[in-house]
Amino acid sequence: MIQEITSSRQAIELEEQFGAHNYHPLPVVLSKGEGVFVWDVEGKRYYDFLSAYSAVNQGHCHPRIVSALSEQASRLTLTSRAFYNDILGKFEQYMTEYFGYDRVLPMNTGVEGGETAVKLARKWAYEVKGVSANQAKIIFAEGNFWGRTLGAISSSTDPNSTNNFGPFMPGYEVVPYNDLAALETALQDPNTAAFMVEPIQGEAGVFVPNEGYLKQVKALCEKHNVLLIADEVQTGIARTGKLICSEYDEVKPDILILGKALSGGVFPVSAVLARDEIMLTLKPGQHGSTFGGNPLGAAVAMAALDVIRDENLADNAFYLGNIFRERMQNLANESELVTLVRGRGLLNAIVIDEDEESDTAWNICMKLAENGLLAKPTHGNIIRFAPPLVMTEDQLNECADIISDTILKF
Ligand code: IF1
Repeated sequence: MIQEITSSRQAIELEEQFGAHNYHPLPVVLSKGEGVFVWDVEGKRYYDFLSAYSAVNQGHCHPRIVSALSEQASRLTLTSRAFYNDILGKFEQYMTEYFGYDRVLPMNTGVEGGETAVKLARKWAYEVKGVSANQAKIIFAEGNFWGRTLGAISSSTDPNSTNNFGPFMPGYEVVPYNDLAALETALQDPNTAAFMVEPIQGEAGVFVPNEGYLKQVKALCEKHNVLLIADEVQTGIARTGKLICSEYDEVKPDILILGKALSGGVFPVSAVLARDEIMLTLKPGQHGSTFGGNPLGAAVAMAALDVIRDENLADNAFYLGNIFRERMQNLANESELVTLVRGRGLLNAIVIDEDEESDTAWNICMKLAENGLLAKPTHGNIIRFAPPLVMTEDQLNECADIISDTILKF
């Protein structure tokens, strides 16, 4: 008999008993979300400062996105690509005009976007650049995170992601992030197809590279006829104060990967954008996915992007991000626990002055939850703060008060 969930404890016990233990969540059981708020089973309200890892930039259950979902869901949800449908072409035109590319290849999860980008870059290397068969090389940055598939973890430098999952994908090379000399050395190999990088490394702990890093990366890639793949699954869709983070360096990636907030967290939608020369190397039957480009995801994604534009969420993230980092810098000046604040727009993190193994950051997040704000540590001593971009200035200052009071009393 399937139990009705009437308490947080009961929900946790069910997951303990019947689910894989591939996560260690904070002991908070959510049952409702609206805008910047979420509520647990007992009705306690929290500010959401994780935004499902930047998937709900538009706020939880945005009415325009939910109504696009329900309207399309009662018309046509999935046709597969064996046939055409009356919304995919519209979505493709919408996406390519919105982001300024010739072509888009729709997928579902962020990691499928990454896998698609890597396959595209290899195809381009063999059929356009002229790299000999099976010699194509893709360069990644240390500290990268682009998902959990074998193709993704093969580029990972995090033992948690790789341990006992080998053997790994050949043709990969990893260079230090934010290190142009190391990248230039790796680019000497004429078999190099692409360099895939996050403009700001999210999982690594909101690692913002030096001013102009991406611009110089692009110049080096052009010099060596290598494609730049920007993984903007987390930094894209207005999160860092620009539509895509690459805009800070006025860089137009050769291949752009989007996911997460592309659908406002309502339905899995990801996408890869590129110019004709790259995208048209893929011929019918060479790549795809059952749900890729499905009508439901297409309708949801267009509504989600309408909201980003109509509510000026990039500007709001830019403006509120400056206020937030100033508030956190004041906290760092007052508290010996907080050593560093970093980020752009509303993708920020504070570094707690403890080693990675300490559970201080975790205990701070437990206290923050008690005080009505949800956040989670990444890599032990770093706490990421990423609220929905629809937050008001008053709400942001209230949250900065909660964070400061909690840490100063810790
Ligand atoms: C989890 C991390 C964040 C991503 C970037 C691709 C993907 C992600 C830059 C893959 C996904 C998610 C995965 C999620 C937690 C979250 C995460 F902590 F795992 F690393 F955001 F930082 N590129 N990130 O951040 O997208 O296939 O998941 O849709 O694994 O619990 P996906």
